[in-house]
Amino acid sequence: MAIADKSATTDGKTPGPGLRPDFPILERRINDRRLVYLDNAASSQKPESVLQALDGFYRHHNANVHRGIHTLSQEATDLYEGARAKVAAFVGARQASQIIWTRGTTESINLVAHSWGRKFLQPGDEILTTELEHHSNIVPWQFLAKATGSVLKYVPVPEHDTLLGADDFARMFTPRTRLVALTQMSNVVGTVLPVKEIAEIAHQHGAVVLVDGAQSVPHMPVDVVDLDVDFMAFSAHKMLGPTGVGALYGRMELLRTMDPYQGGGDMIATVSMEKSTWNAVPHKFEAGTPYISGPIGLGSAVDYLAALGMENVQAHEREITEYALESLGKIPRLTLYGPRDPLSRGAVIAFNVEDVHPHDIGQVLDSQGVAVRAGHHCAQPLMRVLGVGSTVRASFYVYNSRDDVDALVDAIATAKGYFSD
Ligand code: 7TS
Repeated sequence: MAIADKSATTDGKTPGPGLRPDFPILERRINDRRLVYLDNAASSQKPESVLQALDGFYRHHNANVHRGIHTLSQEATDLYEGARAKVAAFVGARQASQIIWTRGTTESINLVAHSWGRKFLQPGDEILTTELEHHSNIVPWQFLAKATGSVLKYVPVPEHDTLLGADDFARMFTPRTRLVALTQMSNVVGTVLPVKEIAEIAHQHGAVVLVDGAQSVPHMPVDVVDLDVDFMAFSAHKMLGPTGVGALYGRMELLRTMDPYQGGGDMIATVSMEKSTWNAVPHKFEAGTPYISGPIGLGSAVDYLAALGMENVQAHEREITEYALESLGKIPRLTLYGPRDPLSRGAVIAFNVEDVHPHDIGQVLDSQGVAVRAGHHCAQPLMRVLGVGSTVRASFYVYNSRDDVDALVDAIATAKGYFSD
């Protein structure tokens, strides 16, 4: 039987409400309203083609990978490694083996902190990050600094527009800077950082560059070779794929020198009772039976996104962001955070309404069928910069439309009605 490698069903389609029928969950009604899903920065919805890839794997090809000589195991291995090649191509990696499967962005960053950081950092070495980061790109470096005696420094973020340029990084380098760990796009205020320029400066200073691509890889064209970064971390579930899987892209020279992340099956070449030797990259970093269907689902998701075209995805999101900033900006006593220029940001918009708690706004929005997130968005240092404890956040994706922005604005009006006295 042919391997069920469902290719995308997006041929000829463009981002926008026309994609809604591809996403079965968007047919749900929430509180008797059309579901307006604006929590995409937390997790995206999944198209039918991804659901079929997951189901098809278990239904027709399920077996362990890299082991059996039987047909099913070979099919499972082909699908699993085929997905690695698709994801590598999607981010512009030269070789499939530069993609390591992880549980997601968080684990990808922890892998680098553990396997590269603990091996190569010395007391007094410096790690540079920013005040914009998700906790996943802060806490692993705090662990690493503690374990190695290295020092964690933050590029300060201006409160008024949260924009960071290459100069803001340039002035932070010292002869001890070994690593720059930065997000390509903020998950709270949408700020996009000039990663290519920053990587160039970092390399002039001999530092390694890790990019948190959790919010960029799903939403804009990303080419790791053009950006010339050393590591790129991202998660499947934010880009139409399943939860529990993601990837780390790495520069091959670095991956070869790094220590394994975990010990166990699949990551070894030989094991004696005294010692072991390691398998080749990427398997050296993938101990144990992996989440096989997860990467296969992600492979199907990148088929879908590649068929749409990431330039088109980005253009669509810019248009919605512009419209949303304009519409929300007209609401009295609503504070918007982050850059005002849609070209400097992605489709993530944080805001607060008067002195109403963001959770209260979120609850009224849910009663109107509008799903947003409220809270600190795992970015407490950024909340401190903005001078707030939490915000409401609306975040958009390929299936959203201007109608969704209008529904958000109407629901905010309803919420204001409840809470104004
Ligand atoms: N980095 C950024 C920029 C993120 O937005 C997230 C998740 C992560 C790292 C961690 O990704 P994970 O897949 O390993 O959890 N961001 C969010 C969010 O904004 N709301 O929920 C999860």
